This record gives sequence, structure tokens and C-alpha cells, in this order.
Amino acid sequence: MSNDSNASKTRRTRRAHWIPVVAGFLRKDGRILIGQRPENNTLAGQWEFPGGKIELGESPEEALARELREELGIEAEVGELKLACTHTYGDVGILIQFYEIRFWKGEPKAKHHMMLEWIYPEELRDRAIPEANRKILDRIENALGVQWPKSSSSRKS
Ligand code: DGT
Repeated sequence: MSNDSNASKTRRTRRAHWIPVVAGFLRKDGRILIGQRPENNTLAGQWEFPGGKIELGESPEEALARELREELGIEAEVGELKLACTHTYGDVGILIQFYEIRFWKGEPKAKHHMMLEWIYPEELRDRAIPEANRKILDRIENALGVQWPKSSSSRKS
């Protein structure tokens, strides 16, 4: 096989297993909602933004509205796309898109997570969060409007 066709095979292989994921930034009184992933699941015990995998035939917004209905029992209005990132778990890639959620009906309940918490965005970096989120924490904090005072910049890892 020529180098060219090897390269194109590698490219195809690398593109083979992608999972699109959507997650929501739900905000209330300056706080943000995070949920602790259930036991007996991947990344058990880690704190994540509510959301999940896009199913075939769904738009990202439809998928996120469905996930928030299933996980939290709310009817949410999915707002602006705030940021997107990729991460590799073993041989599977995930593409996560984070959306702003400012309006919803109902009170979020932990139907899927072990626990839900409303935290100040500044507290996020002290939580156990998925590596996919940790590596873009600066961008997440920026999207959430965190402004570190210059004197406390040493807090940032
Ligand atoms: P599993 O057991 O890997 O099928 O996981 P599920 O079905 O419980 O996970 P799901 O549907 O929440 O898929 C989301 C994937 O994205 C999961 O591998 C964890 C990863 N992820 C990384 N950061 C976040 C985040 O902030 N929120 C959510 N919902 N998922 C995240």
C-alpha cells in the first residue's frame, strides 16, 4: 500500500467513532447547575453539566431538551451555543457542545444523577469533573462569566 493510501486509511480510521454530546449551562441567581454522575456508570461520581448523547435524527437542541426532560424533569428552552470541544476516551471521540439554558419550566430533580448542586462558577475547578471539561476549564469559566481577580490568579491551575 502506498504512503498516500496508508494516510487516507488512518484518516478514515480516526474519524470512525465519534459520539456527539450536548450539555447545558443552567443558571439561577448567579449559580450553575451540576450533577454527580451515577454509580455503575462511566466517570461515576464526577460532576458534569446535565446532558447526554445526541440520538440519530435529533438536532442538538432537540437532544438537549430531551436529556434535560429525562434527567431533570424540566421543559427547557435551549439557548445559544456557547462552546464546543472534543475529547478522546480510548478509541472513541466525543464532541461536546455546551448550550446556554436560561428558561425552563419545573424544578430540576435528580432523576438520573446521584445529586444535583447549584454552585458558583468559581467553585467548578475544585470539583472532580470529567477530563473533557477540565482541559477546557478556562473556556468554560469564560463562557460562564468568571472573572478571577488579578491577585488570585495563582489559584488557577
Ligand atoms: P455511557 O455510560 O458512557 O454511555 O454514559 P452515559 O450514557 O451516562 O453518558 P451520557 O449519555 O451522559 O453521555 C455523555 C458523555 O459525554 C459521557 O461519556 C461523559 C461525557 N461528558 C464529558 N463532559 C460532560 C458534561 O459536562 N456533561 C455530560 N452530560 N457529559 C459529559
